[in-house]
Amino acid sequence: MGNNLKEILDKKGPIRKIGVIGMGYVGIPAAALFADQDVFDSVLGFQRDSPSSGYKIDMLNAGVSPLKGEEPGLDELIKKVVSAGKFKCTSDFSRIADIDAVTLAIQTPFANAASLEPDFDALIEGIRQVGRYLSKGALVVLESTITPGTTEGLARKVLEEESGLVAGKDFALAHAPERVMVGRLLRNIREHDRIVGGIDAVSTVRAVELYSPVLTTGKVIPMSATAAEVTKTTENTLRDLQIAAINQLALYCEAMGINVYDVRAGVDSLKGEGITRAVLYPGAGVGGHCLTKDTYHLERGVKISKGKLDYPAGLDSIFVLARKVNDFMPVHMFNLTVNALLRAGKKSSGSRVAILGWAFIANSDDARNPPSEPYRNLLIDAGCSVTVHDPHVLEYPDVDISHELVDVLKGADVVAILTGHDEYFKLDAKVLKGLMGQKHLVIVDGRNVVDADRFIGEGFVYKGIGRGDKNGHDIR
Ligand code: SAJ
Repeated sequence: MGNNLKEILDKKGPIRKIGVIGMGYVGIPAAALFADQDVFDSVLGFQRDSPSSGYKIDMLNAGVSPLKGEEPGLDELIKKVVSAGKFKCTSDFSRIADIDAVTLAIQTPFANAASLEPDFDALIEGIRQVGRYLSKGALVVLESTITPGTTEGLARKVLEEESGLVAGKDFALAHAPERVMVGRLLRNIREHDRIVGGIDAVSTVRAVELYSPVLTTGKVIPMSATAAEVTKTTENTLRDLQIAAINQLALYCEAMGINVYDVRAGVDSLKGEGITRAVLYPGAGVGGHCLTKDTYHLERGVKISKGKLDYPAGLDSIFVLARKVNDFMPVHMFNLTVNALLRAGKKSSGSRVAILGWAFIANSDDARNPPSEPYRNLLIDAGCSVTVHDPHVLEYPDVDISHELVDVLKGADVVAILTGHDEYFKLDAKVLKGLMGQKHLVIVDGRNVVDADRFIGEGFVYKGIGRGDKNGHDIR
């Protein structure tokens, strides 16, 4: 099988024309970096001309990034590759026919985590578009985080159905998962090692040819497509597990009346002799598009695999349990809030809560799956009136997000910190007391950003995640 493909690729020569499907946080920086390489002649960004995202096409062709938030170097790079004529954006998918290598960076959320049902509609539609216009000798690479087995299984099947070609014989197929974080997209693509996994050795080699030029300090790590899928889903699942471990510990420390940050510093001090204690940070919850779903991709991967799993039936895996611990943290924030209001002699119903932070991660405008949302919903169900402040997030469906801290705090009974944005580290207890203007005030710190003693000293009822050393303080 491989030899035929190898012959086709040798005759075709090196990759010159690249296509990137999905002009989002992953696709746009990837396309710009490909276009910035002299070895490649041109890059086409493919974007559906839909009401919600069609606007990106004209913006990109004008050399402007449609991505919100700070992305160092991206605006300049897009301007550079567009004015050099190396990058264009189009909604004409038939142009895939001229492309040597096409990558797909499309969202892969879960429709139902409990039943491990992913929502692959957008991904399948993207793969179908590629299959419809696929040429012999082309390389197709999935960059989205996907259920292990998807490249060899679903993707291969759809591409072969649509194109009438055979993967590994007429075209190359691989998985090269993205490893980017908002706020440092270009750096992550250049500097992180790149996992590249083909459905066969020839496909792996062709994919290595595609990604090598873009890497600066990062190196390519070749493996099989399924191993690459497991690698990506595992690295996020393990991060989620590490966060769940410190969140569980934080709950324990609250119950035991001690400060989790003392324990964290203590545990973290055990170093050397190859000992690494990757102790992460507890908090108000885990959000974003990645950690909230990649565990379920891994779980589904083992479920759909042909092998038999030797593990007690009905017992949650440690990974799924970690998801549940992290999903509990916004609920814990709510419980802390209700308890603090009681200490302040107030009922939840009728109390005003000011939420600080809607973004899922600090100093970003990215509000995908924000932990603030389940927290807000619980407050509203309990009869609280809620205001929301975030310095970066522009808008969010059905939630008024204000950029005016003063307006959000005025008359509030509770200030609750859900995201660790830099400006919240400067919150002044006296100023807040004046703005809130209530007799007994409450502060609930979900990211350990404020000085507990300062607020307690100003008469606040303080609650902090993991702060068992303070949560039962005497009220001034
Ligand atoms: N969080 C904590 N405590 C911590 C770290 C994070 O509560 O110590 C929370 C954050 O507040 C946030 C969530 O977890 O709500 C996710 O934060 P993150 O720092 O993991 O950010 P992501 O999800 O954008 O990035 C992850 C990264 N994965 C790993 O580091 C293994 C990134 O490298 C991936 O590229 C990204 O997922 C992705 O796209 O998969």
